[in-house]
Amino acid sequence: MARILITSAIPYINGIKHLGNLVGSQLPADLFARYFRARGHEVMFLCATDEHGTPAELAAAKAGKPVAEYCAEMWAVQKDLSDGFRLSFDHFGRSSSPQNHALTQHFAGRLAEAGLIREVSERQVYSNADGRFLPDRYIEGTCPNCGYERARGDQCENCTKQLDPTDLINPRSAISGSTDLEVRETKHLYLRQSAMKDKLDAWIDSKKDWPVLTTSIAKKWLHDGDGLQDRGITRDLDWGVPVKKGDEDWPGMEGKVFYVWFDAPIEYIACAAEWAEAHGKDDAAWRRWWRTDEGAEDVRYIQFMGKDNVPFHTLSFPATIMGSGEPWKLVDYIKSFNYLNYDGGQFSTSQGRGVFMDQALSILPADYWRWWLLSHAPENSDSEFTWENFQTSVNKDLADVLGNFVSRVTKFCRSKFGEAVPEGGETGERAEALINELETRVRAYEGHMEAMEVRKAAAELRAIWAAGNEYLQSAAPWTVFKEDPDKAAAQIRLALNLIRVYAVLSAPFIPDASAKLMAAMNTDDWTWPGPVAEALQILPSGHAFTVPEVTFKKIADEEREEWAKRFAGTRD
Ligand code: B3M
Ligand code: ZN
Repeated sequence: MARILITSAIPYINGIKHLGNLVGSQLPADLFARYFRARGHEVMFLCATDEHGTPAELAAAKAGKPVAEYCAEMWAVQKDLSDGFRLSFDHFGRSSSPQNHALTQHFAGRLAEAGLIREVSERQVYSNADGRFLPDRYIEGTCPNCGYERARGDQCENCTKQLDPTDLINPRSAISGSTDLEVRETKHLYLRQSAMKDKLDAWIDSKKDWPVLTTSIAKKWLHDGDGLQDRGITRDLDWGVPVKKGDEDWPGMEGKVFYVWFDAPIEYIACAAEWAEAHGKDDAAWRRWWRTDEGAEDVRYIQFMGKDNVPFHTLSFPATIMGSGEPWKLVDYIKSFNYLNYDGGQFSTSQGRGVFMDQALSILPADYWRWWLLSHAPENSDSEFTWENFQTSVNKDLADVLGNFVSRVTKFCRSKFGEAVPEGGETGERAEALINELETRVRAYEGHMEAMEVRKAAAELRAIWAAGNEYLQSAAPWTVFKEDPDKAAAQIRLALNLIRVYAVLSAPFIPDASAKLMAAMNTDDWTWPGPVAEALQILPSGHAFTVPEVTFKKIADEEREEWAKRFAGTRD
């Protein structure tokens, strides 16, 4: 059995995530964490909130709360929603943790010792009234391009032109509104990624099995234009990891913090340390996942993320790890995703457009969303959520195919043979054909899961459900019963066993429904099916079961129309 480390991109703390965020990282990561656990592997599945940076400071200010308090509250909200979606993290950490502070400072110290950090003098806007340097987004003024009066120092929201703070007409501080601003000289740290370009290039080249989406983005950053650029890793903010070299102060860096994208991926490591602390374990317990000199040499590490995060994970974070000169685990496989669009446009957090995690759970249970999102994951291209498509998929796949099979089998058995697996004779040729088909399909399903092909796996699972339905339809035990009750009983025994197999196979996609099916079959035997013929004999004759309540309820046209209307605008 293998040891598999899985991390999902860590969601920004500022606000509730939409379904596009969910399907781009956390949800597929959960799918495979569940699958690999079900196959008996030892899995460590980590996620956290990404709490630093300007957006967190701004969101806290908007909420009228100290940023630490805001982050603590939002962490709890996000944790609750990830539980609601049944995301089975071993730990949901926080990038503001003491562990991440220490590790981030440690890495910076190592990189400095290796000569991979350079200090750069920059001219930056200082606000006398606020007593601080202002990041670009904290400066507002009139756009030189379109005259919009609330343009930000990095970009004009109105005409989308990229700006420098010094381009703004009548610049003012977005914090205090003060116009008492001046340009001052200040120092920042840059990570010398350019010095590691060849090493990174060779490393990417060695990853022959990576999705094209992942490698093409990495290659573009390595080779387009002037090639890989050094990256500023410090910022003038109050909230963040203070700039230090390990435990030591960094002269000239007083009052500065590390850039959020420097400390966020380090949280993947820190999160394991948080996990150990939360479970009263020692350092060795988490380091065996992360240090190749302390047990992690045979760990397989898989990352999940949206495509916009790929450059940081293929280049910046590996540069941090390689540059440290220490044996930290590098990622083995990066699964990246395109975007999910919403009803003819984009999901947008800033505009509140689309369905957000809390809203989704307020109208339907997690499994409905999990099934739709995963079976329509934006894997090879962008995909689109529409309410029609959602309704069709839920009603057909979940209610008509899976739900209907379960309900027909259990109800028929109850009425003819009682609530126990019946004894019976031969099932006949149709059953043999079914078993052969399932044998092929279950192995194909495993293959797609191992290859982390989300849509193909979903399609195969759907076909596995459909095969059961077709069997039932053609075997027609309700007709057979009239002439050969023994044969009908055998058919139903097989079908009841198939329900248990469905629960096992479906659990990575729809864990709640699977647990319900398992409970109805009155067993806790989650053994993954080996040869299908054997798996279909686990529930013996005489084994009691119950008829589950409706597993999936159909979405009515009126509901669909109501939701489409309710979620058409923007959330407040
Ligand atoms: N928080 C961006 C995002 O959620 C960022 C990911 C960090 S992963 C280390 O898309
Ligand atoms: Zn403008």
